[in-house]
Amino acid sequence: MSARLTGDETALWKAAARVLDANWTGTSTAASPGLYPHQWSWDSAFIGLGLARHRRDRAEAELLSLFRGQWADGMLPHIVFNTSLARHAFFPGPELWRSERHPAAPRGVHTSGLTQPPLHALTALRLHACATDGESSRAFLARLYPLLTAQHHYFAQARDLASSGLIAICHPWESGLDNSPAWDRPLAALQLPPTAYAPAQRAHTLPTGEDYDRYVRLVALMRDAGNHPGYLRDEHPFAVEDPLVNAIYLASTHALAEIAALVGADPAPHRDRAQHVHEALLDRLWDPETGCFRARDLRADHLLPIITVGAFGPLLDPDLPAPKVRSLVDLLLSARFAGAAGYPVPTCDIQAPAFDRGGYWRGPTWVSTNWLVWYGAVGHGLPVVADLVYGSTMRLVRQSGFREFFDPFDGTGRGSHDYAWSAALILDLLG
Ligand code: 9YW
Repeated sequence: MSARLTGDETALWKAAARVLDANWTGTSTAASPGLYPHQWSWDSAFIGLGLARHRRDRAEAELLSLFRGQWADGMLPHIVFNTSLARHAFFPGPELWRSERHPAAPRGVHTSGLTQPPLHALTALRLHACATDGESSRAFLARLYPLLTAQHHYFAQARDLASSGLIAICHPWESGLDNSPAWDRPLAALQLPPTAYAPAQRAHTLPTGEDYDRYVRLVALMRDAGNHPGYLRDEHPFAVEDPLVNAIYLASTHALAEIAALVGADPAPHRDRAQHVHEALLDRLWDPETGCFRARDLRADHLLPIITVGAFGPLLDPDLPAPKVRSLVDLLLSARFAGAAGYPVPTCDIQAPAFDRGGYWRGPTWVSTNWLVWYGAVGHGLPVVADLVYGSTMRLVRQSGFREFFDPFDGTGRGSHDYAWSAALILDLLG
């Protein structure tokens, strides 16, 4: 804990650390007690940022535990199941994914068959920046480097579906913003078989009914095709290049280049890749009409109409040209986002018909997306945006606790309590 914290900040810091301690399973952190008892991929990357400030040993263990689930082709699954829990602890559990039948999946670990935004190299580099023992930190980076490189290699080989330089998500869950209205159109285009899957056991904040059938249908299609890259490229009905996922991929690719240099490997291939992703983001996802980034549906080959918090993801690109940065700042401060919300940043444009202030990723403010916008704003030297998002995030957790998500107008907490990334990112923000 930093010595310059006020009494109030110290109390908040300790409360956040207590959540991480309580969610620690011995080898990793449960995303939320009760609701999400397993290890989720991008949660672990966010949690690692907080553990870096609190329990460095656990931050390292967290990442290593996640990478136990990495597949032989480099794919880092979005869930690594805690097999000591009852099989029905979470739906969908291992029985839907059947990872044990896939030749590339690791033995002795049950995982999902999807991936999530690759924030991990960025976390690893930030962990190194916080380290007090440089030598041991570099040794940890050297251990992680091949795993991170394999993860990035997987994305470049298997998920650059349009050979554009950008990576595609093949399921809404791969975005991390599961039911964002951005996915409504491509999901609606999906044909459902006559027998629905809707699981009765899903006691959850996520959509049920037909939307849920579509999620499960996409999982089954990928699983039954063995996640084959050729199938994903040519046949799979859901393929979207998302600006937030790609901006995270880009920021982590830059981090990977720095890690390569620190461990004596060649950073050049990572730098080349970063340049390619940067150019493709601007070419393919920038929409001059709305002055922001939007997701591209590869099946319909057009930009999706809705503007979500993902529009601001490319603030994570250190080379984003100044006029585009300005345009994003204008949108963020407008009545469509921060200008009308008491607790920015809402996850969907407030003026969009699909906006829903209590609807999970369809409007509420989340600590994770706020952290990403804050981090990007700091990187571009935008104190107005950085301070606004920092202040809003602090007010949310002070007022409502470490909840899963929050009403963007009055800050009411919603979803799970003691949500690990909400606590972890507060530790990172307090520094
Ligand atoms: C699910 C664990 C996960 C996050 C996702 C979030 C939610 C639920 O919880 O998903 O069924 O996987 O949408 O981003 O990783 O916290």
